[in-house]
Amino acid sequence: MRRIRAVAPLAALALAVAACGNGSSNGKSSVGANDAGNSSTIAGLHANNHGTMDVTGKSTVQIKANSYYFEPSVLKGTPGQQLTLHVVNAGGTEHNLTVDTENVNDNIAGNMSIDAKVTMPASGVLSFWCAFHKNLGMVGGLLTSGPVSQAPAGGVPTSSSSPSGGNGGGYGGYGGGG
Ligand SMILES: [Cu+2]
Repeated sequence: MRRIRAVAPLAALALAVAACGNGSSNGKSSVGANDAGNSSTIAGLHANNHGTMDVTGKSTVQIKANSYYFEPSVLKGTPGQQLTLHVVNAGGTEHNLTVDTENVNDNIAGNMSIDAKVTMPASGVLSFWCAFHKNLGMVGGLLTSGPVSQAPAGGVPTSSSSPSGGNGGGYGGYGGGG
């Protein structure tokens, strides 16, 4: 059995949309980030921020991965600094470390650890995240200058295409743990 689509209503709808959507929409939807003091943004990404560590002069640092954050979340160092991240998964849930621009993408099984070599950015902040839980705020940053909340300096086109993920929360209130 085959249904024949009703064409007339669609056409009417199209007309209506055309009529409405004409002109206007000067898309200035600037997200007025008025969140001074609320450091839940790292490199332009929502992040569960568990603190900053100064790693200047170090070659290896240990950070903890847990649900759903890295601790410390921000590593502050010097431009071009080579750093080995010893990432310890402190829970039973598998996590991941991704540093997109440095070809790091390693899974970390529950209660295991990995080592990943990264290079601090020439300026600004470079984000890293757990590929499984990025949209839950499992995000961190490698910082060499400026505020940690700033958008990454290089590459990432942030103009027209917003992520529009539409994952509208609903995971609030998992405080504590650890
Ligand atoms: Cu994760």
